[in-house]
Amino acid sequence: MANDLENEARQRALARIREARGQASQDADHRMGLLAAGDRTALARAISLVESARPEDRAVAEALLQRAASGAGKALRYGITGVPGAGKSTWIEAAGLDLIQRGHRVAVLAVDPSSSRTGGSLLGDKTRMSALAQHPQAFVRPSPSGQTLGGVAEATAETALLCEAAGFDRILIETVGVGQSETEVRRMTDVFLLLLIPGGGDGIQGIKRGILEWADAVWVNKADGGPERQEAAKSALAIYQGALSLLSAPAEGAPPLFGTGSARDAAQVRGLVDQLEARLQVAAENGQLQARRKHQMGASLEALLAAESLRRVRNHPDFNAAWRRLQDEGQHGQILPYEAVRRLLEGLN
Ligand SMILES: Nc1nc2c(ncn2[C@@H]2O[C@H](COP(=O)(O)OP(=O)(O)OP(=O)(O)O)[C@@H](O)[C@H]2O)c(=O)[nH]1
Ligand SMILES: [Mg+2]
Repeated sequence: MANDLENEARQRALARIREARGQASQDADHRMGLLAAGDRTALARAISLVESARPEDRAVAEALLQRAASGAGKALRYGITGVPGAGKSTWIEAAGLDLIQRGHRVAVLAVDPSSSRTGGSLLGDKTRMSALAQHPQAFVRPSPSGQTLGGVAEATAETALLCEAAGFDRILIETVGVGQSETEVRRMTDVFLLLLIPGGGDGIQGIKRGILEWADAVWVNKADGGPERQEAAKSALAIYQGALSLLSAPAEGAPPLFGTGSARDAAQVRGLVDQLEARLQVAAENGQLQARRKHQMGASLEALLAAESLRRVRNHPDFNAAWRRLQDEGQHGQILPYEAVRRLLEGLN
């Protein structure tokens, strides 16, 4: 009798799950159709959906992302990083307009790990990239920072997938190169540009060593407005080049490009875009691009696994009590952190 009731309840629950999945799948099909037709409002809505923390949205978002992922991989992703005010948005605007002239459709995702920094960067970026933001072949959008499972990189990668599904084949991702997000964003871009400015003090301007090591191109910006500025940019570049030559050579790919220039000078930006596009083409032909993406996929899986494991542990019904107990013991020096974690995990089965 009890078994029958349990069975019935289980069947009903399964039916509800199936129905919800069916609805999510229909909803995703509909949204995918709009995206494929290049509907920008649908793209903006799809991005909000993917950024949403509500579980019911997540089901549709995942179904949509699955559809977007099949057939994806042709869009090329640029990462542009650098200290605040280095000229990233200015460079992106010029590069984006240039890529459009070459026949591409350009999406810009601005990852802002500290939106408090500018008090709302969307407005700032849209006004700084006004020509690009208004262009019918472009889409400019800030990306969330770390709300979603897996953090900035996963959220940005998902947004990029949606942009690709909507027909954007060049995706430019702006990050500030002093925090955590740029190392993550490096994991999901095909080419990585580091923008620096002259006279930044002690050489590396708080940019983390890994960033300098990973860059496919290092460009000292604002080399304009007179010979003095150009000299300053050149000597800054020499310092960065020297610093980089002390570091180990990158395992794969060609050595980084180095240059100075002005993001306000369209011809100079075009010159760099030429070089980056050429590198991307070579990398696609000799398999390096695919190898890089495979490596990135591995890193993404690890990040997701870590985030999901942590989420499950934290959501365990016994977690809070066990956690408090261990913290108390730890505070009194009775237990080593490693031992505490082991005991905590053992207690959650
Ligand atoms: N002289 C000169 N000014 C530049 C150049 N590039 C950018 N600027 C100016 O520098 C300021 C900051 O430029 P942005 O492009 O907004 O810099 P950003 O790196 O995107 O800044 P955040 O997003 O706030 O980190 C703006 O006033 C730009 O006009 C350049 O090559 N030369
Ligand atoms: Mg900017």
